Amino acid sequence: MKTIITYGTFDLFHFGHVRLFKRLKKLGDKLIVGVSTDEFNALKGKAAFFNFQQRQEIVAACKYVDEVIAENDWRQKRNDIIRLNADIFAIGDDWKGKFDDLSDICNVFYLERTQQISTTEIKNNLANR
Ligand code: C2G
Repeated sequence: MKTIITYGTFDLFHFGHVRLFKRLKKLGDKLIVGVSTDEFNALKGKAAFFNFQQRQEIVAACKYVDEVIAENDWRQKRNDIIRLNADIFAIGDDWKGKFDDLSDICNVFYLERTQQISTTEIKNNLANR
């Protein structure tokens, strides 16, 4: 059984997120997603439209996702990977290189972001209507 783990805010869930999960699931058998809490988002300088409970519910409803955990801080990834026996850590390539330190305990992959879509673009587009 090959387990993949990824993390993110996943606000205003869109097809870029779905395509990431679809590709991640193809890398193995079980996909675990760490959803950033509202408190952690504040640390990331992000103000999500949907709160943590709502974002967690939406991500958990995605057919590619097998388990959802809370992402509370930058430092939990290593312990999560060990505790959950993750074989792969993967994330969009906007983070390329940032998590290479995890490569001593799992495979680390950076997947190409889906072009022409982002939560920020959605917000800006709606604001300018
Ligand atoms: N993503 C993507 N294509 C897009 C938009 C997002 O592939 N068009 C990916 C991002 O690369 C990321 C994931 O979707 O892997 C979630 O993106 P965000 O919700 O913006 O999360 P982020 O702020 O990158 O938080 O500790 C890691 C952080 O929590 C990641």
